[in-house]
Amino acid sequence: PKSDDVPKKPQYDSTFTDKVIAATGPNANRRLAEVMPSLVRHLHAFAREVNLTVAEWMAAVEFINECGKMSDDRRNETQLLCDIIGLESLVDEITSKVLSTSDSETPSAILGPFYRHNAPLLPNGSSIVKNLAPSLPWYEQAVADSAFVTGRVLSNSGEPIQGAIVDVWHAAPNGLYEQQDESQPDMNFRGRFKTDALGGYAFYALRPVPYPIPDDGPAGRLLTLLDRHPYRPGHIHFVVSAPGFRPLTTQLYDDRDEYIAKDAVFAVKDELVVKFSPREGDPNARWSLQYDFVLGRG
Ligand code: MBD
Ligand code: FE
Repeated sequence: PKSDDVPKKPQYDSTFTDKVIAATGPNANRRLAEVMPSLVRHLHAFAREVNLTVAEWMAAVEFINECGKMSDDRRNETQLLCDIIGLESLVDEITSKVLSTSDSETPSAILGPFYRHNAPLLPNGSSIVKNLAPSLPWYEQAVADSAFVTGRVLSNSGEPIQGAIVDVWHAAPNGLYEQQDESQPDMNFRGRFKTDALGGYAFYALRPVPYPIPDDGPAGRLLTLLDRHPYRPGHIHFVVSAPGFRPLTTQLYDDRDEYIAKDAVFAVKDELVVKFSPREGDPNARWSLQYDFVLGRG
């Protein structure tokens, strides 16, 4: 036989790992019986590979406990931990590969920890910017970055989808989502828009700015220990949904942003990088952006 037909022997005695896997009973949950042996195998192999000590393992247990204790409906530290090690982006990529039915659908991107259900349903052409007053510390920047965002929601065969919901949210110019920031009104920079007969949606918002993910907890400590920065490129989040189609969770990235090439949570895709154009003759917006979302059936 050729030499690459010879099965490779594991570098270690796998008897112990096999024993743990074999403890799974015949009535185990089917999906768990499928995934747990693999998880155990990889975790054991990891611990062996790095010679993990009891003290290191215990530090990791404490770390995860701390993430859990810090999490509530305003902050999800465990999710943030997954984000900085690329896990949320990876499972998003796997999920869209499993579920997508065509190549023409708009790529997905991760939801992130700051989504809120029940953002106000607003008429097309209205603004998600609340209480924009000259007394705000970031008023000038908000005016300079004011933007009109418009486009259509289409099926992957190119037909406009009427009655789709475009659910949108982004951070303020100070880099904080409204639920992180006492000084912002409830549901600031959030809204849901229903597409018209031509599949169109339209709203006023701001060009998004780069901002650091919350780095005052364990996830931030890990970034520091890894000599990494906490910045995400400026982005606008979307969840686009319509009856008969698979909901699309995605983000758009402003091409002016240097962090596009070094997102702290690894969520940028080329197709989601957009160009804002100067807008003439609109007192409410200095910039405009046009973007069509393509949904897959399912
Ligand atoms: C964010 O704002 C975000 O969008 C993601 C994905 C992770 C952390 C903070
Ligand atoms: Fe975000």
